[in-house]
Amino acid sequence: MTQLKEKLAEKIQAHRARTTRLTKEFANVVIDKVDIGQCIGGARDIRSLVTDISYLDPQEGIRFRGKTIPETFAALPKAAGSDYPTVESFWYFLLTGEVPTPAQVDAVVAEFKTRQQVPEYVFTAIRALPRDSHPMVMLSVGILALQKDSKFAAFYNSGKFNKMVAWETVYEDASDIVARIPVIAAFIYNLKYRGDKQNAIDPSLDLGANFAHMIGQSEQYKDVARMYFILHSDHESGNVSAHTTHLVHSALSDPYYAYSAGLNGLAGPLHGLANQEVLGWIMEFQKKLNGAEPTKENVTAALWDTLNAGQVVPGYGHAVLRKTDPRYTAQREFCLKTPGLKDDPLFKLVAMIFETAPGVLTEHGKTKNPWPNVDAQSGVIQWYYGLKEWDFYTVLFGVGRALGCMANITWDRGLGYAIERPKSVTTDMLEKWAAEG
Ligand code: NMX
Ligand code: MLT
Repeated sequence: MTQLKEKLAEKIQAHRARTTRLTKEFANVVIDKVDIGQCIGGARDIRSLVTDISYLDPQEGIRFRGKTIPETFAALPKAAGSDYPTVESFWYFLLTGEVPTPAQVDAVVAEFKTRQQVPEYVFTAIRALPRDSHPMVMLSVGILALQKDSKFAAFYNSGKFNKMVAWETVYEDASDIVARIPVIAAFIYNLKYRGDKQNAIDPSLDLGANFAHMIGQSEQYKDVARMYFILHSDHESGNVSAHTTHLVHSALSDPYYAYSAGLNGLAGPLHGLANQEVLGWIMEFQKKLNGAEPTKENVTAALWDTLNAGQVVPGYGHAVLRKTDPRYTAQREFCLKTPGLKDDPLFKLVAMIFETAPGVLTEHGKTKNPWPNVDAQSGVIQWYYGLKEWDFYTVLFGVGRALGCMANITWDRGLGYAIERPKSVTTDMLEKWAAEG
């Protein structure tokens, strides 16, 4: 057993008593009530999921294992020669809730090396798709193609399935997915946008750095990849990708089925695809300017055009957040401290939208949160480093989101969470309850 798996076994064992006590002694304690608005309106704000991996406060934003984004970046051991932690150190932290020592990080980096080889049939399956398939389709197919080697599915079918240790095989699949997904993503990028020029894995590099290397990116992009994957990892349990992954796995579908489904949810324009939509919106806007300088006036007019056409302004609003997303702020700060990027015309335009859109959205009066989310800022960084194919951006999100989704379902199995099956009602019933007041 690796050090990380041993530590996780310890943590899960210790935590089980807490979950058992809550379900045995306090199952009837009421923590929320449901109204008709929530029933029709996407179960918004209903407290009905539990996770200790991250928590989203509407005012403050995300905390990973109790730490804000700046606290997380400050606490974790850094990649050699970098101000940013490795994705591997973050994975250790998400899974265990403990900040790893440099030696523990090295052990995870070494463990991922043994897991990251992707079988050829995965690439064959992706190659068989039409080349103009969306990269998220390719990613979802790639993850699903790996299913045949699921250790969880093999354990389930072995006749020796045992609920107490089933998490161990989820951990194995989850770790394989996290180690392999950047390699699959790089393959897709190279296949679609670099004329199939495939760079081999560099076994001396950590996960983020190796992704940069595999897509032929610069030295500086290594930190972009590390930062990006960590920032996009987790956003508590109710978001579409995490919730889908949890729901599918709750039927004891293995992590490959579960995360492929989660990625399909991430591909929606109201969720992860919004980062692609933001770049699309900006490019359309620039095309209409026809060489003229962007100004607050023409940005305002373009925002109103979008709203008056009945469309959403991508990258703005959130189901839970009621302030600027700290993931937006972290990326903005990265831009501001990176020479060249802070003076980049696209960054300046994004900054101008930030100054303008909240006022326009407030005046429009519909959205409960006029502030930017993570997607409003992420594309400009990719663009600056030459990753200009914006339909790929959600794939990057999907690589990062694997960390949170896989940590969550490892714990789901560790704590033996039940199959998820909310109750539905009919409109007649709602009308009857409405009439009764
Ligand atoms: N532009 C225009 N209208 C908006 C926006 C926006 N950015 N955000 C919300 N609204 C509208 C929304 O469509 C709804 O209208 P209607 O009553 O006609 O259905 C109304 O405001 C109330 O919606 P909210 O309760 O504020 O938002 P909700 O929780 O339903 O949805 C989002 C949250 C994130 C789906 C929504 O804000 C949105 O569509 N934003 C743009 C897309 C986006 O950036 N998504 C990325 C989210 C983050 N991520 O990475 O997943
Ligand atoms: C996410 O990162 O999942 C998004 O911000 C959406 C959400 O939290 O609902």
